[in-house]
Amino acid sequence: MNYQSSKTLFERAQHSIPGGVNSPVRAFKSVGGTPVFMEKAKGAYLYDVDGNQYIDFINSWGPMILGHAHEPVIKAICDKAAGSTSFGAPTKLEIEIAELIKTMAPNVDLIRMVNSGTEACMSAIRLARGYTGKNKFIKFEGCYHGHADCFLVKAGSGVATFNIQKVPGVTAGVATDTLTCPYNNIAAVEKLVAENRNEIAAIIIEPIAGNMGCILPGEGYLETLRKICDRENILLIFDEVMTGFRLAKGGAQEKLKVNADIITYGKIIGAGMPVGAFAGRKEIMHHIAPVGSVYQAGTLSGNPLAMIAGYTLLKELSTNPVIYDELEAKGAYLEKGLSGALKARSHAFRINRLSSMISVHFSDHDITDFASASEANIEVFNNFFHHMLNSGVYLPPSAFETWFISNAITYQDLDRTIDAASRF
Ligand code: KE4
Repeated sequence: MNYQSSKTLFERAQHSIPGGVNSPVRAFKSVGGTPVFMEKAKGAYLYDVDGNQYIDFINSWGPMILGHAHEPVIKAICDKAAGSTSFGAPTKLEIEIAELIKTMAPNVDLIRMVNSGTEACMSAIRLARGYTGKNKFIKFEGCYHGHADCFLVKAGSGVATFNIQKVPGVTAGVATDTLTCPYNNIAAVEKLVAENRNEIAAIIIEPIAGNMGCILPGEGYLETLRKICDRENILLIFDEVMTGFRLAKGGAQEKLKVNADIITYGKIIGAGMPVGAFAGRKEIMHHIAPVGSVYQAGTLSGNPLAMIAGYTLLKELSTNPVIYDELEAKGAYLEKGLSGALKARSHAFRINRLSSMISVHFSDHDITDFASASEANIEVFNNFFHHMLNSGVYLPPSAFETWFISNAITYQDLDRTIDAASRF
């Protein structure tokens, strides 16, 4: 593959943008080499500035569940743009997308739109604190809820990728209210709860962890967290920025049959436009201004372009649930094929998957939490990443990320991916 134009652009970018990128995980810092600069994308394929084509398993880190430049979404955005890009005033469309989401996601009475997953999660924590009158919250090592100060403690995604143990600028004052413990370990949660009784406002979790690779909750784990929260008057927050509308119409709540008290959304809800949201029962959401006093605001929240993009995509997902069966079948096919391909190679590996979220870990033990994910062979993953990239398959440039399958991908694309893995 020729990457010359990417190399030139990356060199130039670093003179004007920190690290040449607007989000650290894009910089290829952990996998090494030059980040590939993309020109355009359509369906399952990315095209870089050197004209190379890739089968895309990032899909903008989740939003492109029906593939890039999905025509109904593009048309809706173009038509809507003619009537202005933002008003800063309420619109009918915001009601329509909120009502649509209420038909899809269980246990949502009210939803507030914001502009990113970070905003959604930080607002959810503030709401939980305002509702319970308590300050502390529990997050799990390796989970990532965006870059708000309170979350940058033992976080996943780029923080794990770059092994940043303590993020400068996050004060001890902020971090004292952030309690952390390993994923999939109920005893550790019970210990924190006992040590901080009546001080914990919330437990926030990725119901399927996607920021340390893809890690599934153990049998009964989420159900037990639910019971602990009910017993201790703690709000359970499902961070569904990745899983929302991806695992099922109703996301992880529907797929895993466990209800949270507050749910956060991002990615798919905006179809690639900047959208996040947080939602929940009326008794909780009525604490949010202007009804209640928990203040949260945003100039561009609910803007017409982002709303029409999200509405168009969600409407298609809600009226064609067969899409989720198709994604499950493609995920299972890829998992089986990769397993067969890598079995013949020399490296021990594990594959974690739920529906269209999948990750490969080069390890001889099961990957169930951040510690086991960290013990996997990162160097082999990095070599695998570049082998696949050079084979025209674009994976997330980090062992601490999930691959996302879009429904635009064909079985022929999956076979090409499997064949490339078999040559690793
Ligand atoms: P954003 O603020 O990046 O829209 O969302 C933050 C967030 C919250 N919760 C979960 C479960 C998330 O996965 C994310 C963001 N995901 C990363 C990828 N692991 C975004 C990619 C990036 O940081 O550039």
